Amino acid sequence: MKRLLALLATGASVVGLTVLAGPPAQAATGCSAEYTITSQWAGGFQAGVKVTNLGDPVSDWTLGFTMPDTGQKVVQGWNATWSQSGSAVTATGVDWNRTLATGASTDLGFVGSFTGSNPAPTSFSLNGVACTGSVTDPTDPPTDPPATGTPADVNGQLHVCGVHLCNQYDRPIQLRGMSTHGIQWFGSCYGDASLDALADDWKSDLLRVAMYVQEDGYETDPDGFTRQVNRLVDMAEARGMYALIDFHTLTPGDPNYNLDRAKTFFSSVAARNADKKNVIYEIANEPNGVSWAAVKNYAEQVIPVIRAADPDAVVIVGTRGWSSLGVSDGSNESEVVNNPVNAANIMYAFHFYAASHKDNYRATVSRAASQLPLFVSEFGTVSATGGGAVDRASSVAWLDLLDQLKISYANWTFSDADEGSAAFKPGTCNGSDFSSSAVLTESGTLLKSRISTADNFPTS
Ligand code: IDC
Repeated sequence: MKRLLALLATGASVVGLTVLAGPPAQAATGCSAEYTITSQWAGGFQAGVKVTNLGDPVSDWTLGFTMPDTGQKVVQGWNATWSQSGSAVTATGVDWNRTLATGASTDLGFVGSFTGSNPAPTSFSLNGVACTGSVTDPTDPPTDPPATGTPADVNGQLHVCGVHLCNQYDRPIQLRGMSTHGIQWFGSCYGDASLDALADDWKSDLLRVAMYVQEDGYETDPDGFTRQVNRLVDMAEARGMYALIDFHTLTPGDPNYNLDRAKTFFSSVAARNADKKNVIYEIANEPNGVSWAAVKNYAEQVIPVIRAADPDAVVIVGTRGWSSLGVSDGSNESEVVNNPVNAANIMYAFHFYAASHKDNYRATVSRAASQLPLFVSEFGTVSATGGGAVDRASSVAWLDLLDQLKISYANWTFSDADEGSAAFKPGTCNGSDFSSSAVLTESGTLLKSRISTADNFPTS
Protein backbone atom coordinates (compact mmCIF):
# COMPACT_ATOMS: atom_id res chain seq x y z
CA MET A 1 0.00 0.00 0.00
CA LYS A 2 2.82 2.40 0.81
CA ARG A 3 4.32 1.95 -2.61
CA LEU A 4 0.95 2.57 -4.28
CA LEU A 5 0.32 5.71 -2.29
CA ALA A 6 3.80 6.92 -3.15
CA LEU A 7 3.03 6.40 -6.81
CA LEU A 8 -0.14 8.38 -6.44
CA ALA A 9 1.68 11.21 -4.79
CA THR A 10 3.96 11.49 -7.80
CA GLY A 11 0.93 11.70 -10.03
CA ALA A 12 1.83 8.58 -11.96
CA SER A 13 -0.93 6.97 -13.98
CA VAL A 14 -1.97 3.83 -12.22
CA VAL A 15 -4.69 1.68 -13.64
CA GLY A 16 -6.51 -1.00 -11.69
CA LEU A 17 -5.47 0.52 -8.41
CA THR A 18 -7.76 0.41 -5.42
CA VAL A 19 -7.29 2.96 -2.67
CA LEU A 20 -9.19 3.01 0.58
CA ALA A 21 -10.00 6.57 1.49
CA GLY A 22 -9.10 7.42 5.04
CA PRO A 23 -6.62 5.74 7.33
CA PRO A 24 -6.78 1.98 7.10
CA ALA A 25 -7.92 -0.21 9.97
CA GLN A 26 -9.65 2.56 11.93
CA ALA A 27 -12.80 1.84 13.90
CA ALA A 28 -15.87 2.05 11.71
CA THR A 29 -17.32 5.51 12.02
CA GLY A 30 -19.80 6.41 9.33
CA CYS A 31 -18.81 5.22 5.94
CA SER A 32 -16.04 3.92 3.81
CA ALA A 33 -15.33 4.80 0.21
CA GLU A 34 -13.21 2.59 -1.98
CA TYR A 35 -11.97 4.29 -5.14
CA THR A 36 -10.66 2.32 -8.12
CA ILE A 37 -9.42 3.53 -11.49
CA THR A 38 -10.55 0.75 -13.81
CA SER A 39 -9.08 2.12 -17.01
CA GLN A 40 -7.21 5.17 -18.16
CA TRP A 41 -6.32 6.64 -21.53
CA ALA A 42 -4.87 9.92 -22.83
CA GLY A 43 -6.77 12.63 -20.94
CA GLY A 44 -9.51 10.34 -19.71
CA PHE A 45 -10.25 7.63 -17.22
CA GLN A 46 -12.96 5.53 -15.75
CA ALA A 47 -13.36 5.05 -12.00
CA GLY A 48 -15.57 3.18 -9.58
CA VAL A 49 -16.45 4.19 -6.04
CA LYS A 50 -17.81 1.59 -3.65
CA VAL A 51 -19.60 3.36 -0.81
CA THR A 52 -20.38 1.41 2.35
CA ASN A 53 -22.61 2.84 5.05
CA LEU A 54 -21.04 1.97 8.40
CA GLY A 55 -23.36 4.15 10.47
CA ASP A 56 -27.13 4.25 11.01
CA PRO A 57 -29.38 3.38 8.07
CA VAL A 58 -29.94 6.28 5.64
CA SER A 59 -32.90 6.76 3.34
CA ASP A 60 -31.25 9.43 1.24
CA TRP A 61 -27.58 10.13 0.79
CA THR A 62 -25.08 12.36 -0.90
CA LEU A 63 -21.47 11.35 -1.31
CA GLY A 64 -18.95 14.16 -1.46
CA PHE A 65 -15.28 14.14 -2.39
CA THR A 66 -12.53 16.46 -3.58
CA MET A 67 -10.56 16.26 -6.81
CA PRO A 68 -6.94 17.15 -5.92
CA ASP A 69 -5.93 18.36 -9.40
CA THR A 70 -7.72 21.31 -11.02
CA GLY A 71 -7.92 19.50 -14.38
CA GLN A 72 -9.88 16.52 -13.04
CA LYS A 73 -13.52 16.54 -14.11
CA VAL A 74 -16.40 14.10 -13.87
CA VAL A 75 -17.72 13.83 -17.43
CA GLN A 76 -20.44 11.25 -17.02
CA GLY A 77 -21.44 9.22 -14.00
CA TRP A 78 -23.81 6.38 -13.28
CA ASN A 79 -25.78 4.83 -10.41
CA ALA A 80 -26.11 8.33 -8.84
CA THR A 81 -26.84 11.91 -9.87
CA TRP A 82 -23.45 13.55 -10.26
CA SER A 83 -22.37 17.17 -10.13
CA GLN A 84 -19.14 19.06 -9.72
CA SER A 85 -18.38 22.58 -8.60
CA GLY A 86 -14.70 23.47 -8.76
CA SER A 87 -12.89 20.62 -7.07
CA ALA A 88 -15.95 19.48 -5.08
CA VAL A 89 -17.84 16.50 -6.50
CA THR A 90 -21.18 15.22 -5.22
CA ALA A 91 -23.09 12.07 -6.09
CA THR A 92 -26.66 11.66 -4.82
CA GLY A 93 -28.40 8.30 -4.61
CA VAL A 94 -31.05 7.40 -7.17
CA ASP A 95 -34.38 5.58 -6.72
CA TRP A 96 -33.06 2.10 -6.34
CA ASN A 97 -30.01 2.78 -4.13
CA ARG A 98 -31.00 5.80 -2.05
CA THR A 99 -31.71 3.62 0.98
CA LEU A 100 -28.58 2.15 2.53
CA ALA A 101 -28.89 -0.10 5.56
CA THR A 102 -26.08 -0.33 8.07
CA GLY A 103 -23.31 -2.28 6.35
CA ALA A 104 -24.87 -1.92 2.90
CA SER A 105 -22.80 -0.86 -0.10
CA THR A 106 -23.48 0.63 -3.46
CA ASP A 107 -21.20 0.84 -6.47
CA LEU A 108 -20.98 4.13 -8.32
CA GLY A 109 -18.83 5.02 -11.27
CA PHE A 110 -17.90 7.73 -13.67
CA VAL A 111 -15.90 8.58 -16.73
CA GLY A 112 -13.61 11.51 -16.03
CA SER A 113 -11.14 13.72 -17.82
CA PHE A 114 -7.87 15.18 -16.57
CA THR A 115 -5.22 17.53 -17.87
CA GLY A 116 -2.26 17.24 -15.49
CA SER A 117 -1.99 14.31 -13.17
CA ASN A 118 -4.81 12.07 -12.07
CA PRO A 119 -4.45 11.44 -8.33
CA ALA A 120 -7.16 9.69 -6.32
CA PRO A 121 -9.80 12.02 -4.82
CA THR A 122 -9.67 12.89 -1.13
CA SER A 123 -12.09 13.87 1.69
CA PHE A 124 -14.87 11.39 0.96
CA SER A 125 -17.98 12.05 3.04
CA LEU A 126 -21.48 10.60 3.22
CA ASN A 127 -24.20 13.08 4.20
CA GLY A 128 -21.41 15.30 5.52
CA VAL A 129 -19.80 12.64 7.73
CA ALA A 130 -16.21 11.88 6.77
CA CYS A 131 -15.66 8.39 5.40
CA THR A 132 -12.87 7.37 7.72
CA GLY A 133 -14.06 3.81 8.14
CA SER A 134 -12.27 0.94 6.57
CA VAL A 135 -13.75 -2.16 5.09
CA THR A 136 -11.80 -5.18 6.15
CA ASP A 137 -11.55 -6.71 2.70
CA PRO A 138 -12.11 -4.80 -0.50
CA THR A 139 -13.22 -7.98 -2.18
CA ASP A 140 -16.08 -8.48 0.32
CA PRO A 141 -19.11 -9.84 -1.48
CA PRO A 142 -22.14 -7.56 -1.83
CA THR A 143 -24.55 -7.58 1.08
CA ASP A 144 -27.31 -9.39 -0.81
CA PRO A 145 -27.07 -13.06 0.07
CA PRO A 146 -25.73 -14.90 -2.96
CA ALA A 147 -28.67 -15.82 -5.13
CA THR A 148 -29.22 -19.49 -5.72
CA GLY A 149 -30.77 -20.79 -8.90
CA THR A 150 -30.21 -20.17 -12.56
CA PRO A 151 -30.07 -16.65 -14.04
CA ALA A 152 -33.61 -16.99 -15.40
CA ASP A 153 -34.93 -18.37 -12.08
CA VAL A 154 -33.38 -15.61 -10.03
CA ASN A 155 -34.33 -12.72 -12.29
CA GLY A 156 -37.63 -13.92 -13.77
CA GLN A 157 -39.47 -11.73 -16.23
CA LEU A 158 -37.29 -8.79 -17.19
CA HIS A 159 -38.37 -5.24 -17.95
CA VAL A 160 -36.75 -1.93 -18.76
CA CYS A 161 -36.56 0.50 -15.83
CA GLY A 162 -35.15 3.90 -16.69
CA VAL A 163 -32.04 3.18 -18.73
CA HIS A 164 -31.49 -0.25 -17.22
CA LEU A 165 -32.59 -3.80 -17.70
CA CYS A 166 -34.34 -4.78 -14.46
CA ASN A 167 -35.28 -8.09 -12.92
CA GLN A 168 -38.43 -9.21 -11.12
CA TYR A 169 -37.31 -7.27 -8.03
CA ASP A 170 -37.15 -4.09 -10.11
CA ARG A 171 -33.38 -3.95 -9.68
CA PRO A 172 -30.90 -3.28 -12.51
CA ILE A 173 -29.02 -6.30 -13.76
CA GLN A 174 -26.44 -7.09 -16.40
CA LEU A 175 -26.72 -10.26 -18.48
CA ARG A 176 -23.47 -11.63 -19.86
CA GLY A 177 -23.47 -14.26 -22.55
CA MET A 178 -22.71 -15.48 -26.03
CA SER A 179 -24.21 -15.26 -29.49
CA THR A 180 -24.48 -18.18 -31.86
CA HIS A 181 -22.97 -17.82 -35.30
CA GLY A 182 -25.47 -18.13 -38.17
CA ILE A 183 -27.60 -21.12 -37.22
CA GLN A 184 -27.89 -22.04 -40.94
CA TRP A 185 -24.18 -22.83 -40.91
CA PHE A 186 -23.23 -23.85 -37.37
CA GLY A 187 -26.12 -26.04 -36.19
CA SER A 188 -23.66 -28.67 -34.95
CA CYS A 189 -22.39 -26.16 -32.36
CA TYR A 190 -25.78 -25.98 -30.60
CA GLY A 191 -26.51 -29.36 -29.10
CA ASP A 192 -26.94 -30.55 -25.53
CA ALA A 193 -23.22 -30.83 -24.77
CA SER A 194 -22.20 -27.36 -25.96
CA LEU A 195 -25.17 -25.68 -24.29
CA ASP A 196 -24.48 -27.56 -21.05
CA ALA A 197 -20.95 -26.16 -21.20
CA LEU A 198 -22.29 -22.67 -21.86
CA ALA A 199 -24.66 -22.80 -18.89
CA ASP A 200 -22.58 -24.81 -16.42
CA ASP A 201 -18.92 -23.99 -17.19
CA TRP A 202 -19.26 -20.54 -18.70
CA LYS A 203 -22.13 -19.68 -16.32
CA SER A 204 -23.62 -17.75 -19.19
CA ASP A 205 -26.81 -15.84 -18.49
CA LEU A 206 -27.76 -15.56 -22.10
CA LEU A 207 -27.79 -17.28 -25.48
CA ARG A 208 -28.36 -15.04 -28.48
CA VAL A 209 -29.85 -16.99 -31.36
CA ALA A 210 -28.61 -15.40 -34.59
CA MET A 211 -31.13 -16.28 -37.27
CA TYR A 212 -29.90 -14.76 -40.52
CA VAL A 213 -32.72 -13.76 -42.84
CA GLN A 214 -30.66 -13.78 -46.03
CA GLU A 215 -27.50 -15.78 -46.83
CA ASP A 216 -29.39 -19.12 -46.91
CA GLY A 217 -31.27 -18.20 -43.76
CA TYR A 218 -34.93 -17.66 -42.83
CA GLU A 219 -36.12 -16.58 -46.29
CA THR A 220 -35.24 -20.01 -47.70
CA ASP A 221 -37.35 -21.97 -45.17
CA PRO A 222 -39.43 -19.84 -42.80
CA ASP A 223 -41.07 -22.77 -40.98
CA GLY A 224 -37.83 -24.68 -40.57
CA PHE A 225 -35.92 -21.71 -39.17
CA THR A 226 -38.80 -20.79 -36.87
CA ARG A 227 -38.69 -24.32 -35.47
CA GLN A 228 -34.92 -24.17 -35.00
CA VAL A 229 -35.19 -20.88 -33.10
CA ASN A 230 -37.93 -22.28 -30.85
CA ARG A 231 -35.85 -25.37 -30.17
CA LEU A 232 -32.93 -23.20 -29.05
CA VAL A 233 -35.25 -21.08 -26.88
CA ASP A 234 -36.35 -24.30 -25.15
CA MET A 235 -32.78 -25.52 -24.75
CA ALA A 236 -31.77 -22.18 -23.20
CA GLU A 237 -34.81 -22.26 -20.91
CA ALA A 238 -34.04 -25.80 -19.75
CA ARG A 239 -30.61 -24.53 -18.66
CA GLY A 240 -31.87 -21.36 -16.99
CA MET A 241 -30.50 -18.98 -19.61
CA TYR A 242 -32.22 -16.09 -21.32
CA ALA A 243 -32.70 -16.47 -25.08
CA LEU A 244 -32.30 -13.46 -27.31
CA ILE A 245 -34.13 -14.08 -30.59
CA ASP A 246 -32.08 -12.17 -33.17
CA PHE A 247 -33.69 -11.45 -36.56
CA HIS A 248 -30.25 -11.21 -38.12
CA THR A 249 -30.72 -8.74 -40.94
CA LEU A 250 -27.39 -7.63 -42.40
CA THR A 251 -27.48 -7.41 -46.20
CA PRO A 252 -29.55 -5.63 -47.37
CA GLY A 253 -29.15 -3.12 -44.56
CA ASP A 254 -32.63 -1.60 -44.71
CA PRO A 255 -34.73 -3.69 -42.33
CA ASN A 256 -37.87 -2.61 -44.20
CA TYR A 257 -36.77 -4.94 -46.98
CA ASN A 258 -37.69 -7.75 -44.57
CA LEU A 259 -40.71 -6.09 -42.95
CA ASP A 260 -43.27 -8.69 -44.04
CA ARG A 261 -40.97 -11.54 -43.07
CA ALA A 262 -40.35 -9.90 -39.69
CA LYS A 263 -44.08 -9.60 -39.02
CA THR A 264 -44.68 -13.24 -39.94
CA PHE A 265 -41.71 -14.49 -37.93
CA PHE A 266 -42.32 -12.43 -34.79
CA SER A 267 -46.06 -13.04 -34.65
CA SER A 268 -45.25 -16.75 -34.65
CA VAL A 269 -42.37 -16.83 -32.14
CA ALA A 270 -44.03 -14.30 -29.83
CA ALA A 271 -47.27 -16.30 -29.68
CA ARG A 272 -45.42 -19.56 -29.16
CA ASN A 273 -43.14 -18.18 -26.42
CA ALA A 274 -45.48 -15.67 -24.75
CA ASP A 275 -45.66 -17.54 -21.45
CA LYS A 276 -41.92 -17.95 -21.12
CA LYS A 277 -39.94 -15.57 -18.96
CA ASN A 278 -36.60 -16.11 -20.66
CA VAL A 279 -37.25 -14.56 -24.08
CA ILE A 280 -36.01 -11.22 -25.41
CA TYR A 281 -36.67 -10.14 -29.01
CA GLU A 282 -34.10 -8.36 -31.19
CA ILE A 283 -35.93 -7.16 -34.26
CA ALA A 284 -33.13 -6.06 -36.61
CA ASN A 285 -29.49 -7.00 -36.13
CA GLU A 286 -27.61 -4.22 -37.92
CA PRO A 287 -29.41 -1.62 -40.01
CA ASN A 288 -26.92 -0.05 -42.43
CA GLY A 289 -27.08 2.32 -45.37
CA VAL A 290 -30.42 3.52 -44.06
CA SER A 291 -31.69 6.49 -42.04
CA TRP A 292 -32.71 6.31 -38.40
CA ALA A 293 -36.18 7.43 -39.47
CA ALA A 294 -36.51 4.31 -41.64
CA VAL A 295 -35.33 2.05 -38.80
CA LYS A 296 -37.76 3.70 -36.39
CA ASN A 297 -40.59 3.21 -38.88
CA TYR A 298 -39.74 -0.49 -39.12
CA ALA A 299 -39.61 -0.81 -35.32
CA GLU A 300 -42.97 0.88 -34.88
CA GLN A 301 -44.54 -1.67 -37.21
CA VAL A 302 -42.88 -4.80 -35.82
CA ILE A 303 -43.13 -4.04 -32.08
CA PRO A 304 -46.98 -3.96 -32.04
CA VAL A 305 -47.00 -7.40 -33.68
CA ILE A 306 -44.84 -8.75 -30.84
CA ARG A 307 -46.84 -6.95 -28.14
CA ALA A 308 -50.13 -8.32 -29.48
CA ALA A 309 -48.88 -11.83 -28.77
CA ASP A 310 -46.37 -11.34 -25.93
CA PRO A 311 -47.11 -8.04 -24.16
CA ASP A 312 -44.44 -8.06 -21.47
CA ALA A 313 -41.22 -9.05 -23.25
CA VAL A 314 -38.30 -6.69 -23.69
CA VAL A 315 -37.61 -5.74 -27.32
CA ILE A 316 -34.23 -4.58 -28.64
CA VAL A 317 -34.14 -2.19 -31.59
CA GLY A 318 -31.09 -2.05 -33.89
CA THR A 319 -29.59 1.36 -34.57
CA ARG A 320 -28.15 3.10 -37.61
CA GLY A 321 -24.66 2.32 -38.88
CA TRP A 322 -24.50 -1.42 -38.01
CA SER A 323 -26.07 -0.76 -34.60
CA SER A 324 -23.48 1.85 -33.69
CA LEU A 325 -26.06 4.45 -32.57
CA GLY A 326 -25.19 6.12 -35.88
CA VAL A 327 -21.49 6.63 -35.09
CA SER A 328 -20.22 4.48 -37.97
CA ASP A 329 -22.27 6.71 -40.30
CA GLY A 330 -20.81 9.93 -38.84
CA SER A 331 -23.77 10.57 -36.56
CA ASN A 332 -24.29 9.90 -32.86
CA GLU A 333 -26.86 8.95 -30.24
CA SER A 334 -28.69 12.28 -30.42
CA GLU A 335 -30.69 11.12 -33.45
CA VAL A 336 -32.24 8.44 -31.23
CA VAL A 337 -32.49 10.59 -28.09
CA ASN A 338 -34.33 13.28 -30.07
CA ASN A 339 -36.54 10.86 -31.98
CA PRO A 340 -37.01 7.71 -29.91
CA VAL A 341 -39.09 4.73 -30.98
CA ASN A 342 -42.65 5.21 -29.83
CA ALA A 343 -42.93 2.11 -27.65
CA ALA A 344 -42.36 1.15 -24.02
CA ASN A 345 -40.13 -1.57 -22.59
CA ILE A 346 -37.54 -1.36 -25.34
CA MET A 347 -33.77 -1.06 -25.46
CA TYR A 348 -31.43 0.04 -28.24
CA ALA A 349 -28.69 -2.16 -29.67
CA PHE A 350 -25.09 -1.08 -29.63
CA HIS A 351 -22.56 -3.32 -31.41
CA PHE A 352 -18.79 -3.01 -31.50
CA TYR A 353 -15.69 -4.92 -32.60
CA ALA A 354 -12.90 -4.11 -30.18
CA ALA A 355 -10.03 -3.94 -32.71
CA SER A 356 -12.00 -1.53 -34.93
CA HIS A 357 -14.12 0.49 -32.52
CA LYS A 358 -12.31 2.22 -29.69
CA ASP A 359 -12.29 5.45 -27.69
CA ASN A 360 -14.83 7.49 -29.65
CA TYR A 361 -17.26 4.56 -29.60
CA ARG A 362 -16.66 4.07 -25.88
CA ALA A 363 -17.24 7.77 -25.29
CA THR A 364 -20.54 7.49 -27.17
CA VAL A 365 -21.67 4.59 -25.01
CA SER A 366 -20.58 6.40 -21.84
CA ARG A 367 -22.66 9.43 -22.84
CA ALA A 368 -25.63 7.58 -24.28
CA ALA A 369 -25.95 5.20 -21.33
CA SER A 370 -27.48 7.87 -19.12
CA GLN A 371 -30.14 8.66 -21.72
CA LEU A 372 -30.98 5.45 -23.56
CA PRO A 373 -31.44 1.85 -22.41
CA LEU A 374 -28.61 0.08 -24.22
CA PHE A 375 -28.00 -3.61 -24.87
CA VAL A 376 -24.78 -4.81 -26.50
CA SER A 377 -26.45 -7.69 -28.31
CA GLU A 378 -23.32 -8.38 -30.37
CA PHE A 379 -19.65 -7.55 -30.06
CA GLY A 380 -16.35 -9.08 -31.05
CA THR A 381 -12.88 -8.99 -29.56
CA VAL A 382 -11.39 -8.69 -33.07
CA SER A 383 -11.92 -6.47 -36.13
CA ALA A 384 -15.33 -5.76 -37.69
CA THR A 385 -14.67 -8.44 -40.30
CA GLY A 386 -15.06 -11.02 -37.54
CA GLY A 387 -11.44 -12.05 -38.10
CA GLY A 388 -7.94 -10.92 -37.25
CA ALA A 389 -6.22 -10.83 -33.90
CA VAL A 390 -7.86 -10.33 -30.54
CA ASP A 391 -7.38 -6.76 -29.33
CA ARG A 392 -7.10 -7.62 -25.70
CA ALA A 393 -6.59 -4.11 -24.32
CA SER A 394 -9.58 -2.68 -26.18
CA SER A 395 -11.74 -5.71 -25.34
CA VAL A 396 -10.94 -5.40 -21.64
CA ALA A 397 -11.61 -1.63 -21.68
CA TRP A 398 -14.98 -2.33 -23.29
CA LEU A 399 -15.92 -5.13 -20.90
CA ASP A 400 -14.94 -3.01 -17.88
CA LEU A 401 -17.08 -0.17 -19.22
CA LEU A 402 -20.08 -2.44 -19.82
CA ASP A 403 -19.70 -3.95 -16.34
CA GLN A 404 -19.59 -0.50 -14.76
CA LEU A 405 -22.60 0.71 -16.70
CA LYS A 406 -24.46 -2.58 -16.13
CA ILE A 407 -24.96 -3.00 -19.86
CA SER A 408 -25.81 -6.53 -20.94
CA TYR A 409 -23.80 -8.19 -23.67
CA ALA A 410 -23.52 -11.16 -26.02
CA ASN A 411 -20.22 -12.02 -27.68
CA TRP A 412 -19.87 -13.06 -31.35
CA THR A 413 -19.47 -16.09 -31.48
CA PHE A 414 -20.12 -19.31 -29.61
CA SER A 415 -18.94 -21.34 -32.58
CA ASP A 416 -15.92 -23.04 -34.11
CA ALA A 417 -15.82 -20.80 -37.21
CA ASP A 418 -12.35 -20.42 -38.65
CA GLU A 419 -12.09 -16.73 -37.66
CA GLY A 420 -10.67 -14.83 -34.69
CA SER A 421 -14.06 -13.99 -33.20
CA ALA A 422 -15.01 -17.64 -32.66
CA ALA A 423 -14.71 -19.00 -29.12
CA PHE A 424 -13.82 -22.55 -30.17
CA LYS A 425 -11.05 -23.85 -32.36
CA PRO A 426 -12.08 -25.13 -35.80
CA GLY A 427 -13.43 -28.68 -35.64
CA THR A 428 -14.55 -28.46 -32.00
CA CYS A 429 -18.23 -28.82 -32.88
CA ASN A 430 -17.57 -32.18 -34.56
CA GLY A 431 -16.43 -33.54 -31.21
CA SER A 432 -17.87 -33.83 -27.72
CA ASP A 433 -15.46 -31.70 -25.66
CA PHE A 434 -16.76 -28.17 -25.14
CA SER A 435 -15.34 -27.76 -21.65
CA SER A 436 -11.58 -28.15 -21.67
CA SER A 437 -9.31 -25.18 -22.16
CA ALA A 438 -7.74 -26.99 -25.13
CA VAL A 439 -10.77 -26.31 -27.34
CA LEU A 440 -10.88 -22.55 -26.65
CA THR A 441 -9.40 -19.85 -28.85
CA GLU A 442 -7.82 -16.71 -27.39
CA SER A 443 -11.17 -14.95 -27.72
CA GLY A 444 -13.02 -17.85 -26.11
CA THR A 445 -10.55 -17.97 -23.23
CA LEU A 446 -11.00 -14.26 -22.54
CA LEU A 447 -14.78 -14.35 -22.75
CA LYS A 448 -15.14 -17.48 -20.65
CA SER A 449 -13.02 -15.89 -17.93
CA ARG A 450 -15.20 -12.77 -17.96
CA ILE A 451 -18.62 -14.41 -18.24
CA SER A 452 -18.05 -17.15 -15.67
CA THR A 453 -17.48 -14.78 -12.72
CA ALA A 454 -20.29 -14.52 -10.15
CA ASP A 455 -23.30 -12.47 -11.20
CA ASN A 456 -24.52 -11.32 -7.76
CA PHE A 457 -27.99 -10.55 -9.07
CA PRO A 458 -29.95 -8.49 -6.53
CA THR A 459 -32.82 -10.41 -4.99
CA SER A 460 -34.62 -7.82 -2.91
C1 IDC B 1 -19.86 -12.38 -40.03
C2 IDC B 1 -19.34 -13.77 -39.77
C3 IDC B 1 -18.73 -14.33 -41.02
C4 IDC B 1 -19.76 -14.23 -42.13
C5 IDC B 1 -20.25 -12.80 -42.29
C6 IDC B 1 -21.35 -12.64 -43.33
O1 IDC B 1 -18.41 -13.73 -38.70
O2 IDC B 1 -18.35 -15.67 -40.83
O3 IDC B 1 -19.18 -14.66 -43.34
O4 IDC B 1 -20.78 -12.38 -41.06
O5 IDC B 1 -22.51 -13.28 -42.94
C7 IDC B 1 -21.45 -8.13 -37.80
C8 IDC B 1 -22.60 -8.99 -38.15
C9 IDC B 1 -22.21 -10.45 -38.21
C10 IDC B 1 -20.80 -10.60 -38.81
C11 IDC B 1 -19.82 -9.93 -37.85
C12 IDC B 1 -18.36 -10.07 -38.28
O6 IDC B 1 -23.72 -8.82 -37.29
O7 IDC B 1 -23.16 -11.13 -38.99
O8 IDC B 1 -20.52 -11.96 -38.86
N1 IDC B 1 -20.17 -8.53 -37.73
O9 IDC B 1 -18.15 -9.47 -39.53
N2 IDC B 1 -21.48 -6.85 -37.56
C13 IDC B 1 -20.23 -6.39 -37.36
C14 IDC B 1 -19.37 -7.46 -37.46
